[in-house]
Amino acid sequence: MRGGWTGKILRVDLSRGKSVVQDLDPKAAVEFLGGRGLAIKALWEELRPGTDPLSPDNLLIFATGPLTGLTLPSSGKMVIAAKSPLTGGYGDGNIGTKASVQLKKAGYDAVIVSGKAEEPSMIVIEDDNVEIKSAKDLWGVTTYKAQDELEKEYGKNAGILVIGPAGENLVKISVVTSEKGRAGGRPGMGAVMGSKNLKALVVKGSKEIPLDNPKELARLGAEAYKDVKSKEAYDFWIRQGTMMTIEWAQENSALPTYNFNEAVFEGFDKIGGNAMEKIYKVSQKGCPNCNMPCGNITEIKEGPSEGRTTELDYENVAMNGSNLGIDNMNWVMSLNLYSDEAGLDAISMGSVLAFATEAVEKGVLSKEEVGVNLEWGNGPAMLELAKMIVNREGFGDTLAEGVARAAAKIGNGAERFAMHIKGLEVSAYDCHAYLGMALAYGTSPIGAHHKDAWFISIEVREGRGVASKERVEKLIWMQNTRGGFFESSVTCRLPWVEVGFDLEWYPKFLKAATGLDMTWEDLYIISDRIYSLIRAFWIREKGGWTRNMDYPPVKWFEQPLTKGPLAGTKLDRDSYNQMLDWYYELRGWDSNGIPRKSTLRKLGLEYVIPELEKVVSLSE
Ligand code: PTT
Ligand code: SF4
Repeated sequence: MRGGWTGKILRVDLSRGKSVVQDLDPKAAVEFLGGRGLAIKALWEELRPGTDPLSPDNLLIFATGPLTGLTLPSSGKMVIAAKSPLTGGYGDGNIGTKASVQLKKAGYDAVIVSGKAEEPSMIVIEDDNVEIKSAKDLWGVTTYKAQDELEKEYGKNAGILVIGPAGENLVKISVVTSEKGRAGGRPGMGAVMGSKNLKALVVKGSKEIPLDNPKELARLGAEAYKDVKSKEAYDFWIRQGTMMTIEWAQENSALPTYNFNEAVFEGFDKIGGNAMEKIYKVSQKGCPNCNMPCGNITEIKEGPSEGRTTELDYENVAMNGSNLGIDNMNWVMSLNLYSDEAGLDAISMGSVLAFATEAVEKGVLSKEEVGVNLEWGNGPAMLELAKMIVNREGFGDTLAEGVARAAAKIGNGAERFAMHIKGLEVSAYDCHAYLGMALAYGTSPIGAHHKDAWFISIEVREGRGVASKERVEKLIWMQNTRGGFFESSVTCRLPWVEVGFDLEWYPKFLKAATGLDMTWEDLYIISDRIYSLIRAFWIREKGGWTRNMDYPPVKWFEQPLTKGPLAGTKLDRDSYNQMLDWYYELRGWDSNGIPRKSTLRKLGLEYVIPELEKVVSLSE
């Protein structure tokens, strides 16, 4: 096996209490790299179509890539993937954690977990020694407490991934967390872990990660770290991290406000990056191997969690601040802290809370039915309802299913303000004015998340609302770079996105690590392969495909903004349709979004054709 990869995959079957080590197929490594690529390949090949995502048969995959854990900027990341209980399609998330580095050092590229343990358990990996241990004492405790207990037992350097009560209670908007402030797996990866009775994964490694050219990698790494630090944007990034985006989104009418009814918020400055920096920030934290740490540790100044600290990011603050009409940062921080301790996805939490508030406002639900005094800006009521979601109490049980299922259950027009695509709640960018970003959400391979393409940045720079084929080409380039390359080489994309670290470094890193001489053109073919295989997986699971599955919420088309400089703006349906046509054409998919046979063959995915033909007819 080439360097960069360890060449080994650890399989753990919790039903049988057994683990086995397999070789990573070197051809698959070159064709899919790792992370998301490796995950979708395993899910396509091994998961029986129609598998219940919360059944023991689902696979929970923790996957690194050939760049993970190397002494290179921001390489401490990992992909967590499974069939999603929230969307019924492909789901994954990306988490910064010591567990990613430790896993490579323990000698594995990935851990694939199947089955279900008889009692609450944890997997402990120490190099070649793999044990399934009881975690009865940790079941029911918060992610913070579990992290503390496991650190006490295995040491501060151990890689630790844990779920909280949300994942244990199979809340479909639950995540996996690490190190009190890192979370990954928005499409219900916490619930998949909970369904396997798996509370934690602990990993410690002491081996060297094999490298093709260690000297060259060390030279490149040293230069690259220096380069990151020399960037103009570095200083401000260190001060505010992603939190600067609050002010940016407000200025550009993109800040989700009152369940995406508006895109500017009157109290934005109280919850923005500047307020965070001046009033609340106490320290800074980052993922392993990162010299541009972006974790803003802030102190809660009043309320029930007074004196405690929490780590703030833009998405969490926008979704639980402006989107809930809350301009009191202390309550935003309390909600954020709660989501981390419970292991609830902070984005989807903000979305379901806002949805319920709009339902009450519109008279679709009464406050009595909800069980709390739900109204915009009411932090204590929001926190109470969040706790009901995690514990699946009363109306919280309905919201624990995610906004799409909650809306379907409530009926009465509630679907019209449920902000999701393919069942995944929209993350924190309002798209009334952003056609390209709406398409990025519409075509994201996991549902409405910005991970694959933060296209709004291009629209702000180059003009909004432009419907052109060239824009769609750029969107696909962005998806292939972020969702394809960064999710399969598995390293953080923020050095490139946020401080301008040049993309040209990455093929050099890959060459020194693996010996593979790949250009970006070669890497984009891998991305295309991953995108088409993920699409095939969705089609197989859904038993077909229609264009409306790639459509953003109706609110953005039908209800214009009423506030701010862009008041009156809404999305144009014809323009969206046209952009979607171009998107399908450029991806080599037919007019319904189904990959063509010729595309599948070109990408080396001909084995997908007979399977897909069982559920849809494929165009040549
Ligand atoms: C990510 C999503 C995001 S994206 C945020 S804030 W962001 C939310 N964070 C949550 C959280 O925190 N706690 C919680 N209970 N729920 C949360 N849900 C939300 O999850 C994250 C950083 C960030 S901060 C971003 S953009 C970048 N994301 C990357 C990515 O996706 N890929 C990649 N190769 N590099 C990335 N670098 C950046 O990492 P999901 P993290 Mg996250 C507390 O998980 O499912 O992908 O959704 O991983 O370690 O916390 O780092 O403004
Ligand atoms: Fe982690 Fe932030 Fe560094 Fe990326 S930039 S590796 S998210 S600390």
